[in-house]
Amino acid sequence: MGFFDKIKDGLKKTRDALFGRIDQLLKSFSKIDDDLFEELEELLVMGDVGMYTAEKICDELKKRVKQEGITNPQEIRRLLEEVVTEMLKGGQELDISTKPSVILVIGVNGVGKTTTIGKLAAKFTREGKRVTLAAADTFRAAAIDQLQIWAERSGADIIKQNEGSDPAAVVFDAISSAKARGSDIIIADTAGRLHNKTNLMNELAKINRIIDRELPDAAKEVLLVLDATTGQNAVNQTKQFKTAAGITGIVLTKLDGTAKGGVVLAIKEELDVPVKYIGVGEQVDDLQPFDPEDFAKALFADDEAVGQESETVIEEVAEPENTAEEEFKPATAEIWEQIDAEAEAEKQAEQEKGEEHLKQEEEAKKAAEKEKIEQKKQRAEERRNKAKAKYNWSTEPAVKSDEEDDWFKQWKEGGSS
Ligand SMILES: Nc1nc2c(ncn2[C@@H]2O[C@H](COP(=O)(O)OP(=O)(O)OP(=O)(O)O)[C@@H](O)[C@H]2O)c(=O)[nH]1
Ligand SMILES: [Mg+2]
Repeated sequence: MGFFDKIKDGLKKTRDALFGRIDQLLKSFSKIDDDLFEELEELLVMGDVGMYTAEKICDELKKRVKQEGITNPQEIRRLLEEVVTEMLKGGQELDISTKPSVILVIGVNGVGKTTTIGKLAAKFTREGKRVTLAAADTFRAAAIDQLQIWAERSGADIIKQNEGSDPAAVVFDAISSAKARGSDIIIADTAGRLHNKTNLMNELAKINRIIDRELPDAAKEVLLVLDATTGQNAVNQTKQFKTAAGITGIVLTKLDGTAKGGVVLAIKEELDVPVKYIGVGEQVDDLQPFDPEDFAKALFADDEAVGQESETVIEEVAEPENTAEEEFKPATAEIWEQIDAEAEAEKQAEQEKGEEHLKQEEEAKKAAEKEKIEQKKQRAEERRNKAKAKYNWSTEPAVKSDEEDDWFKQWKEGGSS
């Protein structure tokens, strides 16, 4: 199956649920009016596009309808595809320009971090790159085993320690191993669940610090993995991780199992974090670089027209260029003392300024949300009033005039003409 067909297949549920309904809606209108946009906006919100983004899309559509002098509702489909494509554009490619580069993979439990790492490792080794995996999810032994299996499958090196060991130490060792072996890319797996959120965020901060310290000039990606089936929850997760972990991109997984694919738009538009990869299945080649045009095309595709795109080309497995292996030096006790002291000082400083700041942010967000809802209510009320006036639609009980009553009486008695 070609790349495009895979994405198209993976987006079938979203396409049917959201864009199928939009098609129905457009067919049910004979002209373009406010009611059409109102219903369209509602459908987009229900399809996990998010209130803010849905409104933005509709505003843009209205503008284009006016500019282009469009009167046929069916043409909105084309405009929608255009607007969605433009909205999704601007996601940069993965930066793996240095040797080694680092990809730190984070996200809450079960979203698909380890699977994504396995798929990425397979892709890079297939391209002839040497990959070092860091099993920095030390929370569960099974997590380390799972990564080990992916390392074997993909031909990547793996650095691991025992369950419960310091994840930052694993990353440190992976970096020195990668330097010694001449690896091209280090990919670090991390835990999605810890005893609490603060612990998790502190741990990620510590790992980040190790990377910056050991590889200050390396290209670094912090990829947040999100499960598309969680819809708007994915947006909230991004907000939380964005402040704490400095994410550079999103991997949106499990699009194949959900009708909530519209959440891509919310993530891109509301949070301004580029989606870099999408997962459309559990197989190794089901991770696809995110291509806005293909994505939009797949969302609006006709189900009958399949198989026009080129087939996937599986590249020959190339030998890694540098196979020289030196023994790497694991971290010494002094380094750890130093790093822990730095971490402690940073944690304290952050806590002091962080809590107040987070509270303020949270309150501001709530106020903005409330205001948005109020505005929406007000607009709905205005629309209702306008509709009432337009169609002479009164909800008051009709008051009959005396004249009418007389006429009615006569009619009943059979006397009127
Ligand atoms: N259908 C589908 N399933 C996926 C996709 N990506 C991951 N999965 C599945 O999601 C499940 C969880 O994946 P993991 O990679 O273990 O998730 P994780 O984030 O590492 O989980 P923890 O280590 O527990 O935090 C597995 O069964 C994967 O096969 C995808 O794109 N599509
Ligand atoms: Mg995992």
